[in-house]
Amino acid sequence: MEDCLFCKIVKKEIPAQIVSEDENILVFKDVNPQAPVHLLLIPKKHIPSLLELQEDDRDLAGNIQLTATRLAKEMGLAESGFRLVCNCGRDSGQLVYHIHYHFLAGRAMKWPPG
Ligand code: DGP
Repeated sequence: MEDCLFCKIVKKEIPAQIVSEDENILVFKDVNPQAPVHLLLIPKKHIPSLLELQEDDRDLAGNIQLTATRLAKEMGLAESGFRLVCNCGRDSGQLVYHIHYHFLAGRAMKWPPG
């Protein structure tokens, strides 16, 4: 998608602090962190939101969660924990329409979210 912000980050047309990258998944620091650790995990493939996820994306969606688990362990966050959030649609607060999972950690969090 030519005008998608996160596709531009995937293509390195816009700089980002990349934390992890493989063939299908990119992880980078959120520009507006809401916790001491705030990463965004995205598929390189453009999928606007969870509503557009297809059966063919099953492995991709699972691998994003496994990437979060790997990073949590590598960053020493397994014991303290982390939150993985995927906003979908207007009421959720989704602003960027390229699926992304917020990985938040480094402070105690409240529930329910605001
Ligand atoms: P959401 O509201 O779930 O769509 O979250 C979008 C997130 O994307 C928000 O936490 C801020 C982040 N973000 C927006 N623009 C950029 C950018 O250009 N670079 C980076 N690294 N993050 C961005």
